[in-house]
Amino acid sequence: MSCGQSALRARRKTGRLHRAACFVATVACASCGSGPPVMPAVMETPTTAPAATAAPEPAGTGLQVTGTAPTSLDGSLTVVVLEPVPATPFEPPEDPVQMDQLGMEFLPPVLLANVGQPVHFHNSEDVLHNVRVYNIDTQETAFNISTPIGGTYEHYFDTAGTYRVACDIHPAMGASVVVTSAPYAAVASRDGSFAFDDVAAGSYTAVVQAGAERSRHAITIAPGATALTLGGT
Ligand SMILES: [Cu+2]
Repeated sequence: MSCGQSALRARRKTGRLHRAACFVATVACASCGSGPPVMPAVMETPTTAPAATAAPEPAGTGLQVTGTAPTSLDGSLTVVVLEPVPATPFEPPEDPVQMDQLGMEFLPPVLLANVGQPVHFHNSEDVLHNVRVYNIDTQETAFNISTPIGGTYEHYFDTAGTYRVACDIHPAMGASVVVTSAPYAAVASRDGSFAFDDVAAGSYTAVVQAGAERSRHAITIAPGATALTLGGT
């Protein structure tokens, strides 16, 4: 099953093996709380040859970007992704992100993750749940596992997309995981407003996912051009 996927991924990088081995167990390993340091959000530039044109700026030197995007008709939160143009290689963070099961809910309701980043599905309450995850475009199932009390399951998404998260034991439970290969993604507020703290100046495609609606917008971010209006209301 997907446990094997995780193990394969784990072998790709030294240091992941321990975590993968632990998280396929039914009880979370206490030592997993201390993961490796956070990787920079932007891939390192080569040191042997200078980049011909605009190289990514180091993290911490970017711009604060704010804006508004359309809200969804179904009440789900809008997600805004900034894809660099032209596309640049992006190393996914090694630190995991987590979707919890608590109070008969998935938390957060929308989780952002990168392709190749560890994603943890944890059960924090005294109730047996399961987690069934499928791509909303292809309807293809990513995995379907039970999450015993206190248990954590680790998954690496291979493909960017929006995934629905369901618990078949409690049909009222639902959430989404938005998986990207982009360095910047944000979940908007209920009114469609969003913010990014540290964006390198340059050209991007802003991809807006508002419920089932997806739109793409060509934008340029530069000093003095950091306010985005991405269509609709
Ligand atoms: Cu459940």
